[in-house]
Amino acid sequence: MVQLVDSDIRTREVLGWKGVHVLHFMGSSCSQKLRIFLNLKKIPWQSHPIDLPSNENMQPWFLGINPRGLVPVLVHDGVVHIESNDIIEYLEDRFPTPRLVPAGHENEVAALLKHEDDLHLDLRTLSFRFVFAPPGPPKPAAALESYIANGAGTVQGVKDRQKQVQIEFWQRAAREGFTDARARASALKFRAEFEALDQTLAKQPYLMGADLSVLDIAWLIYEHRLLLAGYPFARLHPHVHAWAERLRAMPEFAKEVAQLRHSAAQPGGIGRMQTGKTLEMIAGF
Ligand SMILES: N[C@@H](CCC(=O)N[C@@H](CS)C(=O)NCC(=O)O)C(=O)O
Repeated sequence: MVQLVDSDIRTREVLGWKGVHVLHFMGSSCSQKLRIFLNLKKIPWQSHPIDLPSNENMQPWFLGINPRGLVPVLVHDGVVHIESNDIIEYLEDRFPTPRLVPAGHENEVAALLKHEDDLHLDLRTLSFRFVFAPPGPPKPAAALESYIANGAGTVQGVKDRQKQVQIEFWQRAAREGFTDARARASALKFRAEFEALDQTLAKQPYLMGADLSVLDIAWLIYEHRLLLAGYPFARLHPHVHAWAERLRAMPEFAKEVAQLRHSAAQPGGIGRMQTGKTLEMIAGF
């Protein structure tokens, strides 16, 4: 559980927030995952949108809440929680019905979610290369300077190494963009993952067996973003494709993925970038 301590938090007003508050962005994959979870649990929550395209997450107010500068963030009765999977595990404990982590499988699910989170920067690489495709550096120098200079720089009272990982990611992206080689390496990692998931889904309706779980939410979000990037799920992983279409039709999922789907359907959107090379071409799929 990543629950922040007092010295991590500089935006003190959040300490007085009562109830469930979520700082999030409509098009962020981790925020979508959390919102679907909240929808399925029917947990009432107050929304605080953070605009990632204008780098609101790199400004002092937000860094004063999450020193890592990432969404989503949960503030529950004045206590700040970061990291989407930790937030989900925390809420599962507090709001156990309906169960989305099968009883007795808590540790296994936590390990599988950690594995999913370890691929987040690969998802970001493919998102920026094929879905968002900004014409220049994804984060302007002024935003990065603000990111570096602000916030406590600690998580749970300890200097946060994750912040440095984020800085290096954006600095490298500004230097070299999202190259073919990096996009290909990231796509191949996902291919291995989805091949395994396809075999699982050939045998059972959901990733953990007969019932929907947080793993279905987490992987559906990845599948959805990669679909927008032009990943050929129907051809390569037919069971994943059928499972994803089923989930996307559920209202709790549909309302969180509809908007992005629409915007990526604009001409030149799906699977393309400035060079005109598709994910399939670059990855050799
Ligand atoms: N491991 C983190 C990853 C969070 C993350 O990277 N969030 C992205 C959005 S999906 C973000 O805030 N990006 C900041 C940016 O684009 O500037 C979690 O699961 O919460």
